[in-house]
Amino acid sequence: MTNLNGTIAAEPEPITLDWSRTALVIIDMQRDFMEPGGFGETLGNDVGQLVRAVKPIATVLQAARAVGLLVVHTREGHLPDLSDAPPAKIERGAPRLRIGDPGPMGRILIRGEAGHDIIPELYPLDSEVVIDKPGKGAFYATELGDILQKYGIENLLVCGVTTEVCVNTTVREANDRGYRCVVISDGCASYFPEFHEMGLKMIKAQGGIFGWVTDSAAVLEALAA
Ligand code: TIU
Repeated sequence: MTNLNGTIAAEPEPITLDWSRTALVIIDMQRDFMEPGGFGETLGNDVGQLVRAVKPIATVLQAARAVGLLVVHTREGHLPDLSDAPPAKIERGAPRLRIGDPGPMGRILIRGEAGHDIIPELYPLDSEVVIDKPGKGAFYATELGDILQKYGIENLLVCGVTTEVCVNTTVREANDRGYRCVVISDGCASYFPEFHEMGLKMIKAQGGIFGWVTDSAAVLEALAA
């Protein structure tokens, strides 16, 4: 990394980041959310809505690896004995299969099962950080804060699924912890396109109340500069 700073075209305004203090955080790009038969579909969702985020994330991930950004992948899921899954989460709604039930990709949303794994297109390298999280936010009950502190990270480029659930929750947690969050709009997706739009607007409104919103092309341009 020779040029340490880069300016990303973003809303509500461009933001200049020190790349050596910036991490790419990819939220929950797991088969359980992306593929038929997983947690997302058991909740009644059309998983096809999320496919559009894969390519933009893949291009940013490739560029981030090339310049040596810290890359963090997260996975939502629970221990096989469900000791980290609150009854209030398991019992909620009327899904076809509940968390822990056997499904076509193994037990729903359970660590170590096929459905819990990250999709092949975005699979982590051994050198990258993988955070297993029991909640929607990536800071709650995880080592993420300690790891970011260890690497001196101040800025997060955030993408993944879903925009209004785990991406928004993580950005809100990070913002309160002092991180500058830049969300990659086309690298996020929701089962509800209108929630995707509003989820991004909520972040960048009021002068960037939770952070900044950019797109993958702007990130690539800034990383290449
Ligand atoms: N249901 C939904 O939209 N999302 C989640 O349950 N988790 C994540 O967003 N990763």
